[in-house]
Amino acid sequence: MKTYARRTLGLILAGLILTGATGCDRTEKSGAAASAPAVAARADGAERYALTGEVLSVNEAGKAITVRHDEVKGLMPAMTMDFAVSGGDVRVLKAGQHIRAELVREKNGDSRLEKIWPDDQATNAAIAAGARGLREDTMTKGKAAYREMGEAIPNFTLLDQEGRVITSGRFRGKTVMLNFIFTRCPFVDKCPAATLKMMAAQKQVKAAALPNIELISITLDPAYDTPGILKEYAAVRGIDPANFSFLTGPEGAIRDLLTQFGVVAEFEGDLLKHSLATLLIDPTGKIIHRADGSGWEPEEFVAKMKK
Ligand SMILES: [Cu+2]
Repeated sequence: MKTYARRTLGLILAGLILTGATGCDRTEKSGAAASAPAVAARADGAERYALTGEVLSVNEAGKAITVRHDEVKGLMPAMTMDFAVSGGDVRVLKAGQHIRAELVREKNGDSRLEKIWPDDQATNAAIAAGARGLREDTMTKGKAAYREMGEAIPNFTLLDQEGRVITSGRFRGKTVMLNFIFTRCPFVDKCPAATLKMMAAQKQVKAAALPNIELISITLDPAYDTPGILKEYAAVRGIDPANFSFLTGPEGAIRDLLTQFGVVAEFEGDLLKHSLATLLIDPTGKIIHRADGSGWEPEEFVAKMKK
């Protein structure tokens, strides 16, 4: 199993590189200034440019932001202008925030920002340090990287659906139910079903008034699942964000987490095929329950939370 997982994880990397034409792979550069190619034309005729800048204001009703951006190589000099953004992004972004994004220009001249990530120094430094630590830990452990029942989960530093830096230490002292999903998952019986079960568990926890329970879903597809995309995913499902976080981050860090949690994910063309694992982690960070696949019930996890 471990050997298979490790080999397949190599394929994820290959898959991510192969699909680079349709996905943004700049999340890897959290610690450095984005210096992606100036323009990438797509099959639909839209052009994509790397953009960095500062958000000056957010127009939530109009789903637009005003950005003082740096030079956009191959397109325009530094200036201040408005851009359309998604409903999730407009709710995550704040005036004064530094961002990096892709400026998408349609054939008809319409333009918008996608793949929006926080880009301030403190965030970049924290995320990069977390990814480095996870890399070292995964490399050092080698074949023993897979965390068995009773073992502690690895430390991680990721971004939540608000674009905030979240470290694993934040969940010490809490019982955590954790799984992996991605927002574009087309298999109704996989991620969408897993999210419904997580939501059901959250409701049962609330009904039973169980204290100190957190739910976490980490994305399998960080090239697409930005904080804004995750925010939208949670919002359209009416998920209470009080104790349910959706996390994303650099692809390297996600790959290392998949290795350590024993989740297999592999692109076949544009399709991300993956296994499912749901874990329960005790307040000291140890794994106390694990369900592979989708044949688990929220009740079984909630019962173990009560112990
Ligand atoms: Cu899925």
